[in-house]
Amino acid sequence: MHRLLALVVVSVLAGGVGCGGGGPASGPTPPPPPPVRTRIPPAPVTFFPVAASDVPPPVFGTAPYTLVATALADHDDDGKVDFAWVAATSSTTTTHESGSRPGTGAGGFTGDYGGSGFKATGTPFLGRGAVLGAAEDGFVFAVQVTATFVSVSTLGYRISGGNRAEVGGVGSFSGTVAGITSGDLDDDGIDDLVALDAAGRRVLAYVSKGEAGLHAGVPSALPAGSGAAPTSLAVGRVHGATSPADVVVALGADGYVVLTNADAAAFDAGAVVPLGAGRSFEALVAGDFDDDGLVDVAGVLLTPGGPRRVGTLFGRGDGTFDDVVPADVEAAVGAAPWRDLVAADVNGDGRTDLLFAVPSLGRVVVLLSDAAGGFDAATDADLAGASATLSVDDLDGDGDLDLVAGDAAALKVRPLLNERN
Ligand SMILES: [Ca+2]
Ligand SMILES: [Ca+2]
Ligand SMILES: [Ca+2]
Ligand SMILES: [Ca+2]
Repeated sequence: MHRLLALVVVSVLAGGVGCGGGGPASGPTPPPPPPVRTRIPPAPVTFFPVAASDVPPPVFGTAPYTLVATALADHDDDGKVDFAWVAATSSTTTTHESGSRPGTGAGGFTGDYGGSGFKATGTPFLGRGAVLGAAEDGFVFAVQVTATFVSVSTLGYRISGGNRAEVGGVGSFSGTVAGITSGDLDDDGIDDLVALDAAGRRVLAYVSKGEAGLHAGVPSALPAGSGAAPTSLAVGRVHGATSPADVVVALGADGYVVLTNADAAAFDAGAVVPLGAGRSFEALVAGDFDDDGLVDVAGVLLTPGGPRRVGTLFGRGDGTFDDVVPADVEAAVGAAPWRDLVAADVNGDGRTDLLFAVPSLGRVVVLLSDAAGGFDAATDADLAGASATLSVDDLDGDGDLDLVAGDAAALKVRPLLNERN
């Protein structure tokens, strides 16, 4: 009895500390401790290669050409996934060529939708999303045209009676583009385009009108920091499945910031969240790496003087994340630059996995999430081979995700079909 009474007294005293006079507890609530995450060994995944496809011979610029960006999407809406690319040329006036090929539905690409040559001051950004309508995939594209002018666009084709009409549209801004991504900001079922302007320290949201193109870009400022350049962005419903999509921006050595969706195209920046120990993300993607229904973010985690690692921010569903969970990768992979980080569930266990290309090693790396912030590397020997670029989609329509790795100098892509289905 006495002991119980003593505990109650101690408890009241403890509760009174910092309350400013015995009222109900107030002030910031410390974040809950991170849940204990249990490793679940991921199911394996294997791939088989099908015949490589050529990029059609370039018609603009000057040889030699180098494949620098690829993307996959059913942009002609015939149910088969198509292929788009950007090649750099050796000309100083036509520095790049872009184009697309229709997919065969069996892993190959034949025919040629043509493309265009253009001048850019850096490697263009090429991606995909359901930007042409609900469940109507198309390509998203951003080009640094001059030192201060950026063009963004959505692109697809609609074919009727033998005629091909271009759909989608363009936008532009003054600044320097550090990344683009797509996600549905206004909950109309159509993905919208978001660009990161490093020089202007802002994001620009272009709400898609589907096949009719893009609304004007709406800028939202990033918070001031030490001056470290923002590097990457991801879109996801980090405030929960019923809340609109927000944007997470990597702010170099400063950490990251969540931009909360205010009215579909404008965002309110939260406080900068440091990653600690000088760590920074050089790429970010959204997914659900533990399959708990809450959106997480993962990225390529850099530590000064250290190897590349994967860093996962498990979402709490309220717009905040647990502390970053770093995961080591194979030493050779950690020592080399990564390209084209993709978040997708390739082994069908519900947990988002990570895939990227390591050009200098000639490998695609497939990291299968173990739900606890760790990743098991797929060991399939067919992942080795020229891998300047990586894109992921269901090429053969059998319900699992397939890979396309790019051979930069040969202007070829090697499709790898997932053997799960
Ligand atoms: Ca939308
Ligand atoms: Ca999650
Ligand atoms: Ca998975
Ligand atoms: Ca497939």
